[in-house]
Amino acid sequence: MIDERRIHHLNQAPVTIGPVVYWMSREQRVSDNWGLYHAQQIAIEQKVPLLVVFTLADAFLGATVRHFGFMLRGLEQVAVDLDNLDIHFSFLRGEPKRSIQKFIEHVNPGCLVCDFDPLRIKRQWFDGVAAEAKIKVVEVDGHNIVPCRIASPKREFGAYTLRPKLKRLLPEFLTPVPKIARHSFVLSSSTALERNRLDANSLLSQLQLDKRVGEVSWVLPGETVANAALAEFIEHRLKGYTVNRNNPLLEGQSGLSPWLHFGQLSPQRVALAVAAQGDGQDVDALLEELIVRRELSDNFCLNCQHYDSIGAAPDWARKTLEKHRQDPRNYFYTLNEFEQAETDDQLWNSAQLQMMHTGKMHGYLRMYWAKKILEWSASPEEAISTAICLNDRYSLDGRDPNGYAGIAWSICGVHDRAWGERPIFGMIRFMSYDGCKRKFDLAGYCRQWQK
Ligand code: FAD
Ligand code: FO1
Repeated sequence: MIDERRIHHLNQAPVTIGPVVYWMSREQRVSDNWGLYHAQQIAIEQKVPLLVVFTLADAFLGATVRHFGFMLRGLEQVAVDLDNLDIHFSFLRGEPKRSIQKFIEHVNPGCLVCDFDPLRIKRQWFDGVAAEAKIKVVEVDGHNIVPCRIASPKREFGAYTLRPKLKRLLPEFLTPVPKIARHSFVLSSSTALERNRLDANSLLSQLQLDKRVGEVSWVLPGETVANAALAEFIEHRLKGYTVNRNNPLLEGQSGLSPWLHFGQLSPQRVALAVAAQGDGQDVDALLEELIVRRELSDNFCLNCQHYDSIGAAPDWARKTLEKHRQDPRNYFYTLNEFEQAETDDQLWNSAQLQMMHTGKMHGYLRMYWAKKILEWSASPEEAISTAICLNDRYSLDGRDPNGYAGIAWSICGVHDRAWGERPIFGMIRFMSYDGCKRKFDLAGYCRQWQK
C-alpha cells in the first residue's frame, strides 16, 4: 500500500466518478512508480479505466536532441509496457497546461494524479492545472524515498542537518514499490481516444530542436537497460566505489544519473538493491550520495525559489562574494570561450570536452569545473548562469535539482561552510589544479579528452 504521507493534495475538489488520469512527467517508468500505482489503486476502487498521459513540452528549458532523444526512446518502452497492461497511454503535444486541460475536458476523469517535482516550470504546470480544475488533483512523490515534503518542512542548511531526519524516517519508507497490475476496466468506445503510437524518430524530426548537441551512444535509454546497468554496477563496481568514485580515469561512479534524471530508474529500487548487499563502506557511500545528497537537492529546489541564481547564497557566502567582487581576475572568458573549451587550463578544457562529447562529466571534476567558472567570470551571477547554461545544454542528467544544487554548492556555498579567505572566492571552498594533480593522473585524463 502507499503511505498517505507520499500524497500531497493540490486542490480541495472531490474525487468524482470517471477514469483516473496519471500525468506522467518526472517518473518516466512503469515499474516502481508510486504515482502510477496510486492512480491504479483509485481506479480499481472506483472500477474505472486508468489513463496515462505525457505532455511533450517542445522547448523544455533549452533541451537539445541529446535529451529529447534519450527521453523519447525511453517513453517508447513505457508506451509498450502500458499497452501490455491494458492501460491507455496518450502522448500530447503543445503547451502542457493547455493540452492536459483539453484532455480533461475530453475524458471527464474523476481524479488527476501527477508527479512531485520541485522545479519552477513543473510547479507552474501542476499548481496551475490544480487551481483551475474542477476535479481532485493530487501529487505523489515518486522520486524521493522519504517524500520531500515529509523529510523537512523547510530549507536545510546542509547534508548534516537533513541526514538525521532522513535516517529516522527511512525504515518507514524504504520499502518495495508494489507492482502495477493488468487493468481490467477499459475505456468505453464512446470516449474514442486515438492510440497514437509513439515514434521517437519521427517526433525528433518534427521538433524544432538544437541539433548541434547530438545524441550519445555510450548509454541507452529505457527501463530495461537502466535496471541491467544497476545490476552490472552492483555486481562489478559497487565494491571499491568509495575509493574509485573520485578518480576521473576509472569507471568508479555508477553511471546511473541519466536514467535517474528521466525517471527511467527508481531511486528506491537502487537503494533497496544496494542495501541488500549488506553493510560496508561502499554501500554506505553510495546510499549517502543517492539518498542524502540527492534528496537534499529536492529540498533545496522546493524551498529556495532562487535555486538557479545568486539569490540562493547563504548570508555568509553572499557577504564574502560581495567583498571580493572587484578582486582582479587573472583570466576572463566569455560563454563561447568556455563552451569551446578554449581556456588556458587544460584540465578544465578536458572536463568540458568530456561533457560535450559524452553528455556526462565525471562527478569530481564537476566541482572543479564550476569553481573555475567563478574564478574566470566577471561576477558570481554570470558564473552561475554560465555553469547552468553549459550543464543543462550538454549533460544528459542536466535540468535537474541535483545540477542546480551542485552549481550553487560550487559557486555560492549552498550546503557548504566557510573556508580560509582568498582572492575572488573569499571564503567559498577553493579547488586547485595542483590539488587535482595530487589526487589523480591529471595528464592521463587530459590526454583522454583533448580535442
Ligand atoms: P554516482 O556517484 O554513482 O551517484 C549515484 C547517484 O547519487 C547519482 O546518480 C545521483 O542521483 C546521486 N548523487 C551523486 N552525487 C550527488 C551530488 N553531489 N548531489 C546530488 N546527488 C548526487 N547530478 C545530476 O543528476 N544532474 C546534474 O545536472 C548535476 N550537475 C552537477 C553540477 C555540479 C557543479 C556538481 C558539483 C554536481 C552535479 N551533479 C549533478 C551531482 C553529481 O555530480 C552527479 O549526480 C553524479 O556525478 C552523477 O553520476 P553517477 O550517477 O555516476 O554518480
Ligand atoms: N517533462 C515533461 O513532462 N515533458 C517534457 O516534454 C519534458 C522534456 C524534458 C527534456 C529534457 C529534460 O532534461 C527533462 C524533460 N522533462 C520533461 C522533465 C523531466 O521529466 C524531469 O521531470 C525534470 O527535468 C527533473 O525534475
